[in-house]
Amino acid sequence: MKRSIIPALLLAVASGLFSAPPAPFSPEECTGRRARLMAAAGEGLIILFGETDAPPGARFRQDNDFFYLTGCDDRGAVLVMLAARGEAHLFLPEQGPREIMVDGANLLRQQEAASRWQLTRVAGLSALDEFLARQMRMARPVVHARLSMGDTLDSDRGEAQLYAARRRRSHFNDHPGPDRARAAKLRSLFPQAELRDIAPLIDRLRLIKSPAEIESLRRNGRLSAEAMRQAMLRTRPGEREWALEGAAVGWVLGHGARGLAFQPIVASGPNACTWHYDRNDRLMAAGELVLMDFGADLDHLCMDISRTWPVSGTFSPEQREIYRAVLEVQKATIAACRPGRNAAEIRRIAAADLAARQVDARGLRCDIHHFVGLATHDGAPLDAPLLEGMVLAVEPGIYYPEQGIGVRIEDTILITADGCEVLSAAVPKEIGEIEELFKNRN
Ligand SMILES: [Mn+2]
Repeated sequence: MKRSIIPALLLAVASGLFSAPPAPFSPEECTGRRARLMAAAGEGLIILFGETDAPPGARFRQDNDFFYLTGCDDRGAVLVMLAARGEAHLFLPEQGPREIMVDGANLLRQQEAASRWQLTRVAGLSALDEFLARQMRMARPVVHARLSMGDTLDSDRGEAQLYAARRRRSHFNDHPGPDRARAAKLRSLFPQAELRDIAPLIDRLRLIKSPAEIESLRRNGRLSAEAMRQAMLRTRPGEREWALEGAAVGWVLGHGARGLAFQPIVASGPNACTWHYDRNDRLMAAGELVLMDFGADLDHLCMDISRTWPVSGTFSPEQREIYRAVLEVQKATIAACRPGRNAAEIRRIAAADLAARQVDARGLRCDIHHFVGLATHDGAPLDAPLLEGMVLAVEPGIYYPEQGIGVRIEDTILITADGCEVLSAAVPKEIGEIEELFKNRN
């Protein structure tokens, strides 16, 4: 009896129980991206490795670059593209019956997987080495691999490198990490090949969002904004910060988010001066402000919103003054964001606008800060001119640790043909709107 279960299970998984990727990562979208990447690379092969393990205690999340180009959520997969021939080969681990019982089957078990996913071939991982070796039989083989580090759910490549440098303060913690280890492996297996970094070419693609990505980001903007509004409604003196986290997290998970874009920050009183405070266990008191930084991961795309509001629902005169200065800077910065302008120009234009209106913006930190996409901190540094289809976070903040006051107001915006669209606009940020929300709750 026992033996017959496994073939029946294999039959079931082979007959189409596979879930489709979200619209921004459909086979059509990914095929277009692969074609553009291969055209940009021009020659040689491109090799990208999928994530192998789920983070401790969390759901598996595919490597961002790999997911961007495949839409495939399977563990331990490898994508090899042959740039000149326009071919894309996906290699997947050959799973045993027990693995399938526990984790579910990967694409290797799906009928007609290659044509469904618009790939040249779907093959077992044991064929990868020989396939690579065959591609090396030329005069000067070129291998594009990820020589820069991979980004994560919340950190970009530069930050990943920074954290690695911090780890190396103790040489006992200096482990190479998957990207460095794979690059070293490729170098030792194929010493004749010229290795080139594929990351900058992928970043250039990821910076400009497709209509399908924009649609998901818009939905995420509305969803995460409503979650933040739910957290505002939950705020009361004598509550712990975690009550607000619970309200927001419950909302997004209950409405289709895969998870969170980063650990939520709910920082009341002096905690607001620690930018990435995430203990969220302090008792909130009347008269204090609470700063919340939150976003969902919906369809593998992130959102990043911050708001600051009074625990009691009414700003004190001093809080009102500080809050208004941050809000004016935030709105002036958003108004200055449009195609063709770079970060320095946007800062200059916003500063001139504020000076003309006699707003004192001294002490403000981090106005336009980072791109947003598959990672919360997405892609390249913000020095290039903005282009239509880019998505970024505008997050000025003012922090007075001595007085225990921190205010940050952050929206995620989409650069449009002639300006920008605020994706997270649905969460109140005007002083009147916030106080009204508290007055009208039951
Ligand atoms: Mn941010």
